[in-house]
Amino acid sequence: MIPEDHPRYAALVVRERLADAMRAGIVAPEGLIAQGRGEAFDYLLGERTTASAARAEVDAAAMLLAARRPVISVNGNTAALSAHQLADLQEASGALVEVNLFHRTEERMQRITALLEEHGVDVLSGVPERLIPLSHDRALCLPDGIGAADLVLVPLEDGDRCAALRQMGKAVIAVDLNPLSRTAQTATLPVIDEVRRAVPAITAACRTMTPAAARERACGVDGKRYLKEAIAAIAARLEEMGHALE
Ligand code: PTJ
Repeated sequence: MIPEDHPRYAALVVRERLADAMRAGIVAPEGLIAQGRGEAFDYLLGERTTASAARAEVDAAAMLLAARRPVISVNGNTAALSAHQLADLQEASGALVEVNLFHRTEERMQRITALLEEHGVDVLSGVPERLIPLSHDRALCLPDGIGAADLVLVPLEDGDRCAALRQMGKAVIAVDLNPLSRTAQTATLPVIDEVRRAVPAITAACRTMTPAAARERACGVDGKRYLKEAIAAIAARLEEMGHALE
């Protein structure tokens, strides 16, 4: 039982949600480590959506709306944290949703699919094939899903698949709190924000953008700028915190 007056109450509730999801076979044990890393970067960013990330979220909406066949790739952590937000994003963006796991087991695939469906997400099904140039099971994807996508949204990704998807000629939007991660560095558009803040912001932007405005905005996306701005935001905050101790 987490006391409501604990100064880190909100963060502890999320930890508990992920630990429960791990015990329920949704989140991989390694997913708890990923969450810890994300928390550390969120701390450095001030646990808020920076102005730069807010712009990236509008860019993400533009790219989703302008894409021919966008796919949202969902893993265990994303399902545990954002299942309740993904049906809205799917509806607003028109994207397909595919479950794609690093620590892939049939049981986890089924549990994550069931959780998403409980929250109203329409999850793609079919026979996976080894279409992504990777040596492990993350190579497996659906030919009509990620296989045929021109754009893949990958919240909370491990490093190598983003590069492999880019190698296949696909655009990739990553949601990752760590601007230094390989995923953030190789994505077409890195959204440096917490997934539960990023998903509803992208959804809201999808709902207010016309197709013509989306096409125009999607052409001018500059991913590197967002990496630089996130690193600058962290540096400024560290400096501020250092000064506060003087
Ligand atoms: O469910 P599976 O089997 O597909 O496995 C998923 C994990 C997350 C275990 C796997 O993809 C993995 O190992 O990822 P990494 O390499 O730990 O990378 C996760 C990235 O997401 C790190 O850069 C974290 O900083 C970032 N991250 C963690 N939590 C959040 C986050 N970014 C946004 N929001 C978060 N809540």
